[in-house]
Amino acid sequence: RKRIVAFRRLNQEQLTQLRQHYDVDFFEHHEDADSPAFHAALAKAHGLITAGLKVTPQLIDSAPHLETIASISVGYDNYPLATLNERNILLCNTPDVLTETTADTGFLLIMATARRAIELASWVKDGHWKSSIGPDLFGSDVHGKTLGMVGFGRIGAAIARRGSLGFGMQIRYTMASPKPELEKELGAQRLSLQELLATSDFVCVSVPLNADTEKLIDSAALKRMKPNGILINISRGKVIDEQALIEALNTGQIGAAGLDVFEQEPLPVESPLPYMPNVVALPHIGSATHETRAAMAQRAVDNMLLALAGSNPISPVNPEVLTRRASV
Ligand code: 8YV
Repeated sequence: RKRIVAFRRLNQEQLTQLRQHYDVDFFEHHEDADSPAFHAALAKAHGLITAGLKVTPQLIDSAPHLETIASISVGYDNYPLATLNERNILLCNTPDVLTETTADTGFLLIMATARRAIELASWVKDGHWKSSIGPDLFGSDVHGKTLGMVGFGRIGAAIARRGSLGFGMQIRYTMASPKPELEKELGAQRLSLQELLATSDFVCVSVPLNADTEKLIDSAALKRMKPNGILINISRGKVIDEQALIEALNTGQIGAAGLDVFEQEPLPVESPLPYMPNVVALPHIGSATHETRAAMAQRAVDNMLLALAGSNPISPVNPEVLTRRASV
């Protein structure tokens, strides 16, 4: 029997499903990744199902039998793709099942920042609500405003759909290749990043992290935003230069930021971001609902079962590995 290492987030049913065909070593907690037992299991594993594990080329070297990795995430910046391709290791991710939930999180940040919801809820909790509030505590409208999507993939489009259909927002996007269907569906307009930054009330970052997108939103980009512009990030923290963002927020160069992701996670205690009144900082909850996390784990299990059985998985990241395998 082949062996699978499962790292976090699988439920009993999913483990039972895997154990019908394979021997499974399950490591439930994040700290387990540092244990000798985890490394010993990896040395024998053919499959690895994981969430939130930083997979280095060294880790791959220590797993000589590894054939397939099923990530419980859509993003795959945690994996050394070149090393995986060299070793012909298949990587699968979990697109689609988290799209709507992550888009909900994006919209939550849009609403919370614009209407200052978290700041004002704390204000009520702290006993300050003595008379009706004045303009110093007003927010700004969301409906009818301009929403600029940096990245217009599945999740970006789902956020834009909410903005357009639910809130009458004008949608702009920036992306290397045009999306004519979405332009038609949402009246979305494709702009350069520079134009989008300068003309959007909300700039929402929804791109995968890679060499092209790292620090895409730097100090120059932030300077281009409208003075009351609101920056939202539901993708990866490293797409934004966080130090430049802190400065832009402190100096009033931009209005506010709604952030679900950070350069370093968990957010270091010394980060000023959660304490800034014009910031809503969430602990990377993009896909974190019971329903969606269960669906993501199930997708990873399904991908693993299909791949180890020699069939095509549902969502491979590097399907060229399958083609190469078929030709030998
Ligand atoms: C993951 C995410 O749960 O899917 C992604 O890319 O960011 C989250 O939904 C997180 O990365 C841990 O795997």
